[in-house]
Amino acid sequence: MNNKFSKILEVIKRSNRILITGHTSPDGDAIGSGLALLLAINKLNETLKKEAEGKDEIYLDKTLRFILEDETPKNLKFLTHSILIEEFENYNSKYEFDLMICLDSGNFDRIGKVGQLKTEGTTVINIDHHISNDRFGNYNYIEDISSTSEILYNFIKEAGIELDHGIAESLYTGIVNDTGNFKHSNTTKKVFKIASELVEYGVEPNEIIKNFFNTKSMGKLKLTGRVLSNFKFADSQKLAYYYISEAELAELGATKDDTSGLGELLLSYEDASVSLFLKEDKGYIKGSFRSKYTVDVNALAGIFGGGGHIKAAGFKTDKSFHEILDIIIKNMSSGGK
Ligand SMILES: [Mn+2]
Repeated sequence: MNNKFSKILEVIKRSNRILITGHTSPDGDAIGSGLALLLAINKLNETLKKEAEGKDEIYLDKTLRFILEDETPKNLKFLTHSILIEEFENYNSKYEFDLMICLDSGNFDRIGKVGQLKTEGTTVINIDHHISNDRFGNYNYIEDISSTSEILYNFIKEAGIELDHGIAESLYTGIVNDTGNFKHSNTTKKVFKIASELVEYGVEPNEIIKNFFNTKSMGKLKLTGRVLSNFKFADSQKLAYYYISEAELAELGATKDDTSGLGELLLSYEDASVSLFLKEDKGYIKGSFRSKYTVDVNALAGIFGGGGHIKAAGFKTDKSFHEILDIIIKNMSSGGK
């Protein structure tokens, strides 16, 4: 087992009140990796309890919670154990957590209000696959691979915890989310190997896709139509972009979550090298970049204090749409390849 994993495992083993969390507006990777970890630590606890039986050692029962700021999106509720995920708003216990494990979050702010549950005595473990991660934890495991779920797969295997259907479907969903169902550049030979092992644990790829992708609302489809009809293209930067206001979303009967995947869709335009999807969000603008070739959108998002990966990154800013666009156009070399 690699050194960082064994340290993390040690910390988990000696902690008694553990909080798992992930970023706001949770996606399949935040939820998939979190659920997989929750189920895996539960199994680990059972083993530790058994091992302690009949010995002098005192076994302290562990409390384990998976809390996110936002509600679980509708298209992820099919996960068998999604009922175990708690929404911050409904959480009112006064636990002092001795360990907080943050997943798929490039900085501490990404977990939103759940950050309030950190107290003086809380150790923070930060597990993520975003290269822009600022290493905010007491223990950090950052690896530039497909997904946090892939990291969790490696961790669970190395910790000797046996996979089961619940863990497998969670990890599979996380990987599907972040690889765009095995089509992005982060889809490696290893990813396919993992996926095939997860299928051995009863995951049905077609079922996951039906639940996860083919459950779009009317508002989402109308919104998609609007974006595809009206997107703009900056020729010399090869940049396809669209900005949507809260008013336009409301007019279409769509929600903010319905905008996910639209940046990626714009990148499918044959002449586009980079796409940018911008949405108004409570007095701010959130941007989501995708890159087809070699333009480093992690760096572009970094101008606004954001980040992510070279080919996919995001940011949040109080600048106006026109200011944002000006800055980006100036910072992209013409040609954009
Ligand atoms: Mn992810």
